[in-house]
Amino acid sequence: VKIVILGAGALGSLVGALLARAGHDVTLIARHAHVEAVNRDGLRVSGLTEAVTHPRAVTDASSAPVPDVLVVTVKAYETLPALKGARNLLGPATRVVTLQNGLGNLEIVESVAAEGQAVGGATTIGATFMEAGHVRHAGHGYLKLGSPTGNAEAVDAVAAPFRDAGLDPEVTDNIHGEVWAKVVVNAGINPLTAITGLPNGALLETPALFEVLVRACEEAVDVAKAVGVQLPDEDLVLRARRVAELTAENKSSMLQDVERGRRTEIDAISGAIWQRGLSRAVDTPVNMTLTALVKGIERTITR
Ligand code: KPL
Repeated sequence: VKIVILGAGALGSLVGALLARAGHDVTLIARHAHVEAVNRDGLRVSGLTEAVTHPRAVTDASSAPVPDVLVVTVKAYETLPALKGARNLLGPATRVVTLQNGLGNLEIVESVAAEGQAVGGATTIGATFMEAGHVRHAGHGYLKLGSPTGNAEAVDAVAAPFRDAGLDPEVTDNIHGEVWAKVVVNAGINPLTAITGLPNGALLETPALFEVLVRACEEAVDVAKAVGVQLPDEDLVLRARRVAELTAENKSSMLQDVERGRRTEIDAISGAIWQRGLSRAVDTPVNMTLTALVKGIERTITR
């Protein structure tokens, strides 16, 4: 299957490497230094997976082929511009799957993909960007896929190569609920790791941090219910705890962004919960505070 990864950072590169190792024709669209390293030495994966794979890597969508599956892993605030700049990759039969964090990505993908070809994804696989050409597979996690319009054929077309790659996709008929559930998990884990500099698992070891994690998740669940989202029928605080355990060694994507002096996805995670809460008169003091602190950190570090 011909696959293009739009935004091959930590997660996109890991997924691309696993797909390439399974024999698929993979092209990564990534930043210049990463592209150079991958084309020169291959893409190295360490940690739970050890491999050197050889996907094609390019810096610009205009140099990539029209794929069967376009995997979107750019940061949430880049989704619209990245997809606009990649219109040449959207053939009539190209399935477009988002594996991103935050709210709003699937809706953007739906607005650009051909009718019925957008597929939602939610994954908690832990990935760390080590250096150009090298990512770490740093935590086990789930991968849920679903079509917002009930197009089972599009979901199967995406799930098949992911299955070959060992990513064990689960098909869901409630992809919006799963995207929200992932946001609940991220609201608990990501800002706290970004603020403290701790890896995910350490949040479970300090009772006060764990208490904040729990409250951030609970507020997110309240907002989801208030906006009418049907969440998966399980305790999402427990799910967040389990994700932190399974990715204990991983630095969350938000901590990686802070460490690299980059803008974070706080607006699409905690900020989105706070704002949606405001519009439904649901109080979210913990998510508001975490949003404010991460935005303050962003001001001190972005260059
Ligand atoms: O999604 C993640 C992220 O870091 O953004 C988790 C699942 C928390 C893994 O670190």
